[in-house]
Amino acid sequence: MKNKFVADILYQIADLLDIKGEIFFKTRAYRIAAQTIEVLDEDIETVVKEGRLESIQGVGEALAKKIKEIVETGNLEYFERLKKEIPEGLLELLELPGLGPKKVAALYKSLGITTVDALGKACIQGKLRDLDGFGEITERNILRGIQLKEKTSGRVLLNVAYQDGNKYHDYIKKCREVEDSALAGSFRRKKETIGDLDILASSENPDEVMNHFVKYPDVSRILMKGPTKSSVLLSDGLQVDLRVVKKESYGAALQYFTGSKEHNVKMRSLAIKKGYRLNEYGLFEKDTEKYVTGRVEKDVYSALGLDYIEPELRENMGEIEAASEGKLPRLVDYKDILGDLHIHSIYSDGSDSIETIANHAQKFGYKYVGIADHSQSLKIAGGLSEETLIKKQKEIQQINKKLEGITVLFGTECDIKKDGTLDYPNSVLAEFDFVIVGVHTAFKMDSKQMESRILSGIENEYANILAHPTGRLIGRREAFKIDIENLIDAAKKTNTFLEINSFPDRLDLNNVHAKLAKEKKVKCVIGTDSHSVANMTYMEFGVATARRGWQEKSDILNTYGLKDLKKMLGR
Ligand code: DGT
Ligand code: CA
Ligand code: CA
Repeated sequence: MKNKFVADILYQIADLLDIKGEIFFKTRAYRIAAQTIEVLDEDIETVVKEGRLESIQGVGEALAKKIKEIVETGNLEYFERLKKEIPEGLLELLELPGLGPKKVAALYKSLGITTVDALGKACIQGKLRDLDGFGEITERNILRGIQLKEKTSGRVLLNVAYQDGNKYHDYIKKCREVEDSALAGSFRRKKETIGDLDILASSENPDEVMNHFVKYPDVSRILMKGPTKSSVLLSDGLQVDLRVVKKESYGAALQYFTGSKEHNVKMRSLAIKKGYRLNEYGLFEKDTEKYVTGRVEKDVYSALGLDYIEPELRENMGEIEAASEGKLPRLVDYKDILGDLHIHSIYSDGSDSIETIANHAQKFGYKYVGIADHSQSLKIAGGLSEETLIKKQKEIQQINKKLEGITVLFGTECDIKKDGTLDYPNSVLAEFDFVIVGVHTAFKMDSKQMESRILSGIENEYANILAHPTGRLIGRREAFKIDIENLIDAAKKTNTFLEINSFPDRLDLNNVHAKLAKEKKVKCVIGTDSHSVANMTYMEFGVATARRGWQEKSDILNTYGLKDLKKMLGR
C-alpha cells in the first residue's frame, strides 16, 4: 500500500505552500486529500488503476493527475520543483515543537532563518520575541525544543534556568508561610548548564508551602509531593525540586543543597577531622550529637575554621584549602564592570543602531561601550568594508559629541583568516580604538593548524582581545583541541586579553581556563557578544563565569576606567 507515502508527499506540499504563503484554500485542498488517502480502506494503487481517483473526497482533476504521477513513478515533478524553491532546512524547522508553516515562513521572511542552528542562535539573541505571533514564551519553548533535539541530555543553558528559576522563586516568596528561601544547586553556583532547579525554603508549616509550590501556573506535571520534598516539571520540561526545612537547619541545608557534591564530600570529611558531623540538618558534635550550628550558612564554614566560600567557587578546585589559609580571592562583582566591548550593531549582524546601544549602555551605568562589528570577509554576518568603516567612525564621533557620561569606542571583531592573517590590513586596524580578533570560519581544520592560526592572529600588533578563544558552542560544537596553556602563554607574550564571552551558549573561556589564565597572570575581558540590546544583560553570566574562574576585579580589563582602559589597549 502506497497510501501513507502519497499522503506524506501531499502533507509536505501543503507545508511548503504554506511557507510560500499560498492562499489558504489551495493548501487546504492538499491537506484534505492527504487526510482522506491516509485513512482510505483500499489501496490507492487500485484506485489509480481503475481511474476512480476523482471519486475520492476532495480530489479534483489536477490533484488526481499528481497522485497518479506519484503512484506510477514514485515521485512528483511539481513536488521536486517546490522543494528547490524553498530552502531545505525549513522543513526540518517544522519538526520543532511550536513551529507551524506560518511561523517558519515568518522566521524565513523576516530573519532569513533556514536552519535549526540559525534558529537557535536567533532565540538566544532574543530576536524572535518581537516578531508578530511570537513572544518570549514561544522563543523559550523553541530554544528548549532545539536543546532537547541536540541531546544536551536534558540540561538547559544558564539563561533559560535564570528565567524559569527567578520567576518560580518570586512566586515561592509570595507564600506567607515561607521564611527564608533561595535557589540552591548548580543554579546558585552559576554552572554553565543546569540539570534541575533546587529551591530551598524554611517554614514552620511545610504543608502549606508544598501546596503553594505545586500550584505554580507553569507546572505541567507533579512528580512527587511530600512533607519535606516535592518535585515538578515545568512546561518546557525543566524539573524543579523544593525542599522545606526548619529554621535552625536552613544554613546547613543551603550549604548542602548548593553543592557541588565534590565540595560537600570534602566539607564532610573536614568536619569529621575536627570532631563534628555535618549534614543538611546542621553541624553536630560527633560524640554527643549536640547541635553546634546550622541556622546561617556562613557559620557552618566558620565553625570549621574556613572563610566564607562564594557558591561559584564550590567545585573542589582548591577552595577549601584556600579558605582555611585565608587565601580566597576577592571575586570580581557585577558592579565592578564599567563597560562592554563586544557588541554588534546594525552595521554588521546586530539588530540595533549604535545610538540605541549607547543609550542602553547608559542604563547599565557603563562608562564606555565598544561597537565591534564583523570584518570584511564575513559576508554572511554583514562584515564591514573599509568604506563603511569610515562612515561608522564618523557616526561614532557624532554620537560621542552628543552623549555625556559614556564614551562609544570604535572597534571591530576582526576575523582571523585561515592562514592566520587578519581580515583588515594594519593601516585599517590602526584606526580602531580596540581590535577583537577571533575565528569565525573553517572550524574543522586540524588542531595544530588551528592553534598556529590563532597564535599568529594574536601576534598582530593591533590585536587586543581574543574573542571566544576555544570556539565551543555548548551542546553543539566542541572546543578546538588546542593547547590552552600554550594559548595563555602566547596571550601573555603578546599582551592580549582573553575574552570570557558571556553568551549563554559560549561562556568561553570557561571557569577552568579562566582560573588558569589568572594563575599565569593573563588578564581577561568580559564581553557579551550582544547582537541586540536585549543580550546586554548577559554580562551577568560572563561575570559568573569569571567568578567561577577565581577572577578578581583587577584581573578584568573592563573594570578599569576609560583612561586606564585606553592605556592598557595601547591607545
Ligand atoms: P545539576 O542539577 O545536575 O545541574 O547539579 P546540582 O549540583 O544542582 O545537583 P543536584 O540537583 O543533583 O543536587 C543539588 C545539590 O544537592 C548538589 O549540588 C549537592 C547536593 N547533593 C545531592 N546529592 C548529593 C549526594 O549524594 N551527596 C552530597 N554530598 N550532596 C548531594
Ligand atoms: Ca540541580
Ligand atoms: Ca535536584
